[in-house]
Amino acid sequence: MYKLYYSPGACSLVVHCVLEELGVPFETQRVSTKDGEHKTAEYRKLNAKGKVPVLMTPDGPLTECAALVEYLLDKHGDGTLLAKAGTWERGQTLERIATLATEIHPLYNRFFHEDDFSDDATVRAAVKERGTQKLLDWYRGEDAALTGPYWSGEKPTVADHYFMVMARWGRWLDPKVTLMKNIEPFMKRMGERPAIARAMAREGVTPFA
Ligand SMILES: N[C@@H](CCC(=O)N[C@@H](CS)C(=O)NCC(=O)O)C(=O)O
Repeated sequence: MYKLYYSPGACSLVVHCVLEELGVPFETQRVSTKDGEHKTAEYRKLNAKGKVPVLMTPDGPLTECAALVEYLLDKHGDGTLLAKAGTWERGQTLERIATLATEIHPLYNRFFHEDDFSDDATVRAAVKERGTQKLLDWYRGEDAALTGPYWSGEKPTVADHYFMVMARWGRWLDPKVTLMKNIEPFMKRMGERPAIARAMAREGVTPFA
């Protein structure tokens, strides 16, 4: 059985949603990053990086959201949320996931963890401000392009789950990403998916809070 180590509303929520979508048996362990539970020696034995998520699999622990969703969907999926290897659709979904994991998540790090970038308060403020503006620029573009029901188009892929989890963090930006014209109904639509609703209820979060 799988065991997901998650922190409420963190990127681990993407994996949590995918486990629910797949209907595979799994259990969860809350590891609150807010309370520093991810920095204990015991947790670091599971993930030396001291981050969530970690998924315990029958083969051992696996980390990194992008790797985890691909692994789970390849193993248990029917090609709906992630198309088969070698297809154009899969390439497009992986492109979206890679953008979120390697471009957008690091921008949020500038916004949430500016202390990691410099000891100099002026530099830290500049890092946070530039990160904020880059995030808002990107979300404004995606909001304008989001004319279909899903970020992926007419049908959802796992990239939509990933996008939803990160857009939710954008409620801390000004203006709130979650209330942008097309992103707001998208968030509502995603939150109404039964699998996502179950994962969010377990974590005690909603698409907007
Ligand atoms: N590249 C990793 C990033 C994991 C990550 O940054 N997790 C955050 C929560 S979204 C975390 O554990 N932060 C706590 C910390 O860095 O102290 C992934 O995509 O899984």
